[in-house]
Formats: sequence, C-alpha cells, structure tokens
Amino acid sequence: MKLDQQTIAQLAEHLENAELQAHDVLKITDDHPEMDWGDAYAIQNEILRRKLARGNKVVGLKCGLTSRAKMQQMGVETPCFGFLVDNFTVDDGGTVKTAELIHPKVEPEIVFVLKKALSGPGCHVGNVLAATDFVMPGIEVIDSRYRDFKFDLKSVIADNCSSSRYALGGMAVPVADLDLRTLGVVMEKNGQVVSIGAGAAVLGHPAAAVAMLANHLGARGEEIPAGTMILSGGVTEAVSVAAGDHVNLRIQSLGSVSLRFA
Ligand code: OOG
Ligand code: MG
Repeated sequence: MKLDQQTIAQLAEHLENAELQAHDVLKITDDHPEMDWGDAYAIQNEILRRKLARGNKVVGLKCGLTSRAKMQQMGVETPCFGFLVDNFTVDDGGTVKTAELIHPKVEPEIVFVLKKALSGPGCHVGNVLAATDFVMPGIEVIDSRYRDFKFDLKSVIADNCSSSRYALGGMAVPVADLDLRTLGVVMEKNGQVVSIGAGAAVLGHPAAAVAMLANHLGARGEEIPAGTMILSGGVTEAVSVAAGDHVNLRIQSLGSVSLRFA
C-alpha cells in the first residue's frame, strides 16, 4: 500500500460523492500515480463501508472486464471485481432514472447464484459449476464516475468497477444440462439488435470469471459465501443508453430481462 488511510478515505468520499451526486471526476491516478492494487481495493472497500454505515445491504458481487470486447473497449487487460448493494437493484421491466446517473451504458451478463461457498486459491470452473444453484440473465447498468469512461485499472477498481444498477430476469436454470460457452446472447435497444455474443466470450467460460473472483478473494483470506449472486461480466461491449430507451436481453435457454430508461 502506498497511500495513507486519510488519503484512502478522502478518495472514497470523492468517488462516492460523484456517484451519489451524478457528476464526473478525473481518474484518481492522475493525482496519485503511486497508488497500487492494494490501495485501489482499499478505496473500494471504504466506499462499501460508507454504504453499509448508511444502511445499504450487499446483494451480490461482480466481475468486470472479463471479455475481450470489454477489455478492448476500455483499454485494460485484466478483470476487476466489485460489489452490488440493494439500492442498485431494479426490477425486471423496471425503470432506471437517468437523472441519477452520469452516462449510463448497458451490458448483457450471465448471472450465477451459488448454493455452496467457493474459496481459492485453486478454484476452477468445475468447482464453480458444482457450487452453482442456477444461472439467470442480467442487464448491468455501468456508470463510470470518470469523465468519458476514461480510466486505468486501478482507478476503475477504486470506483467499484463502475457499478450502478442491475436487473435480473428470465429463468433460474441449473447448470448441469447447459453448455454456458455456447449460450447465445442477444441484446436489443429500442427493438434493434445492438449486441450479439456467446458465453465463451467471458474468459472462455463464464464460470472461469467466478473462479477468478474466488481466487482473488482467497488471496485476501476471504471466500464467496453460499447464496451469493455474481455478475460474471459483460459478454459484449457496453452500449450507451439515454432517457426514452428500452433495452431487452435474451439469453438462450435462460429467457429474457428488460429495462426502461426515463
Ligand atoms: C468497468 C466495468 C466493467 C463488465 O462487465 O465488464 C463491467 C467499465 O467498463 O466501466 O462491469
Ligand atoms: Mg458488467
């Protein structure tokens, strides 16, 4: 760790205020080029602590930047991990208020819900499938607090990986009879297809993203508890949305989920 506790607390407040007041900021590594990975996750953790102190509840975890399309779009090479709290949740078919956000984008995600805890190091795709209760389709709304979504990996980790809103829908399907790699993914905006993909776009197998999360937490002496909901990462590039838009995601064998933007 390169930053002191006071700087970590200040940066967490700075980024969380940008989220809560829906205004953008410059990437924090501009002023703190020395910050390291430990600092980045410490700032994210401090944002979580602030939210818990305010009464928010953690409802899930997320993996980000797990597909080549997302890595290329954002210019980074490594996945990142973040948290989801209850006030990020939007019902299937529900409305997201764009006035509460800076520059939202939507992503198609394969969502895991675990029946058993997962711990690393050494967690692999097989462990994840054995521990998975079911998978569902999910739309994630990301809203980087950084101007024009311009960031590096440490800055985006500190910003809780752009987490903002999400909706789950479709069917809860056990993984035993699914090949998650070949599941087709079709996302439409206002009735037009805007992105197409398959599960394998996420690290070759979406369960590999969950395994990576378990290994990341394992290195810190933590595990993924039983019952956890996990977004495995955008299958395709994220797509910008604005008030008036309607987004529908269909995933083969899992059904569909939709969101409206007002
Ligand atoms: C970072 C968050 C990425 C995903 O699924 O790849 C993410 C960003 O692109 O702003 O949630
Ligand atoms: Mg995502």
